[in-house]
Amino acid sequence: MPAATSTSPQAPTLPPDLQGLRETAVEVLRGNDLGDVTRPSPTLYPHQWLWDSCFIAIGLRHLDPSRAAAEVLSLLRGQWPNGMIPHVIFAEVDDFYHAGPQRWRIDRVTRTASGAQSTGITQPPMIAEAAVRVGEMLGPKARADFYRALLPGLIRFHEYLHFERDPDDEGLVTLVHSWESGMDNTPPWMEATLPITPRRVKVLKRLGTAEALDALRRDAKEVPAEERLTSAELFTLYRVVRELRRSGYDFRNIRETDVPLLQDVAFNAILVRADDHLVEIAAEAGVTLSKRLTRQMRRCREAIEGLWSSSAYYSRDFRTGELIRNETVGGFLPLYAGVVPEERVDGLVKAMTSPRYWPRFGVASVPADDPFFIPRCYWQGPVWVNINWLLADGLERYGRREAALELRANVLNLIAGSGQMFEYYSPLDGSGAGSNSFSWTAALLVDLLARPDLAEIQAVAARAATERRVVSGVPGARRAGDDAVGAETVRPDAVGADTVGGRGPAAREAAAGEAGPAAPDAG
Ligand code: 9WN
Repeated sequence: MPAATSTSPQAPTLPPDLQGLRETAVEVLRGNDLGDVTRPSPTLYPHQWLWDSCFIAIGLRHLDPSRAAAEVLSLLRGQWPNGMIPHVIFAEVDDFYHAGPQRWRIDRVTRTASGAQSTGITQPPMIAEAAVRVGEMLGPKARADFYRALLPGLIRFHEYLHFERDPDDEGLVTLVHSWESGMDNTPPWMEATLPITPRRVKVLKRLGTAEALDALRRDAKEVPAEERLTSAELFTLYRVVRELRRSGYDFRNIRETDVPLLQDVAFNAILVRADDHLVEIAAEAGVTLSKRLTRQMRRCREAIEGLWSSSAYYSRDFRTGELIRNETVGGFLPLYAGVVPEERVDGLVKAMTSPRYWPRFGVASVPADDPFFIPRCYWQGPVWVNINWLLADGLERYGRREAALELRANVLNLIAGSGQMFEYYSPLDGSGAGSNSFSWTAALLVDLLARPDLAEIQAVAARAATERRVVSGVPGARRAGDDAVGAETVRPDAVGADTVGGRGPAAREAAAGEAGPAAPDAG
C-alpha cells in the first residue's frame, strides 16, 4: 500500500439521536474490519466483495481516508492476469460461506495478483467512483500516490470489461451470472435462469420435497430462507457456477453453454459513470487512455439507449437481443450514469417516487404491484441503501435536488427507524431484513450524516415520518404478513393489483418442477 497520508476528518456535530446512530454505524464498520479490507457482515458474508468494498470506502473516507484508500487498493489483490477483478476475494477465515473457493477452483485456470483465492466472476465496477470520493478527502500528495497505485489495475479492469465482455462490439458489457449484477434474484435474471433449473431440483419440486434442498443451504442458517432466493433458484445459480468453472471462466467458451447471458442495465450504467471517473483520475495522474478504450467507453454510453423501450430501461438478452421486460430499480440507474435525455428525466422521477416503487418507503427494488414483489425478499422488493445512494447522486447531477433530498431523507428514516444497520428494508413497513451489522448500510449512513445539506435532509425526513404513505392491495404484503401496516393514507390508485401474480416465487417453484430442458444435477 502507498503511504496515503492524510488527517482524520473531524466527526460532524450531530443532534444526540443521530450521534448515537452514527456511533452504531462506526461500531459496525469496526467490527467488520479485517485489516485492509472490510467484510460485508460478520456471519453471512465473511470475505471481501467488490462493490461492497467500494461503498464501504465511501463511508470510511469520513473516518480515516488512508484506510479508505487501502480498502479500494486492496481490491487489486484479487486481479486476474486478464484484468478481471473478482466479485469475492476470499479471506483466510474458517469458511462457512455458501459459495466458497471449492465451488470456483480458480487455481485450475489462473492466479490472482496476490495468490488469494477468488470467485471467477466480477461485480458492478464501482471502484472508480469510490476512488474519486476517497481522493476528495486526501491531500494532493496522498491523492497522487493513491491514484498512481490504483490506475494501472483500474485501466486493465475497464479494458477487460469493455473488450472481453463485449466480444461482438455491441457497446454493452455482458454478464455471465446474476451474482455479477449484485442483485442476485432480481426478476430479469430469475426469468432468464429458470429454464436451466437442474433436473434433480425439478424432480424434487415435482415430488414436493423441497425441504431436502432447504436443509442443504448454508446461507439460510444465517438469514431466514424467505428473505433470500428460493432453494431452486440458489441451486440453479450453483449450477451456473459449475458451467463457468468447466468453461475456464472464458467468455468464448461460456457463450457456447446454455447459461443466461445478460447485458444488464444497472451494471452497464455503473460502468458508464465509472468510465467518466476513470477519465478524471487518468487526467489528474497525467496518464493517456488508449484510443481503443476511449472508443469503447463512448460506445457503451451510447448503447444504453438500446435498452430503452417506451417508458423504462431494461436489461437485454445477449443471445437473442431481446429486452427482458421486467421492471426493476436497476432500470433507473441510467440516471446515475447521466445518459438519460432531459425530456425523459421527469417521467423516470415520477415513476420512481410513485406508490408502485415507493409504497411507503422507497425506492423498492421491484414495484409493489409486480408479481415478483415480496417486501422482505432480497432483490425482489426491499429497499437497498446503496441503490438509493446511486439514485440520489444521479438525481442531484440532473438538478432534481428535491427528489434527491427525498431519497436521502427516506434512507435516514429507514435506518433510524430500526436503529440498526440491516442489509435491506421492507418498503411497506420499514422493517430491517437480511443480514444485520451490514457494512455498506453503515458506511453510507456515515456518508449521509457528513453531507453539508444534512439539516435539509433531516427536515424532509421529519415531514416524511409524519406523512405515512401506505398502499393497499399489495399481494406481497399479504403473503409476508406485512398487512399489519396501518393504512392511514390508503392510495387505492397506487397499485392496481389485488391478485397474487403468476410469475412470483410460488409460480416459479411450480414451473421449476415441471417440464423444461433437461439439465445436469444440482451441482
Ligand atoms: C453473492 C455481499 C453481497 C452483495 C450482493 C448481495 C449478496 C452474495 C450472496 O451479498 O450476494 O454475491 O451470497 O448472497 O446480493 O449485492 O455484494 O454483501
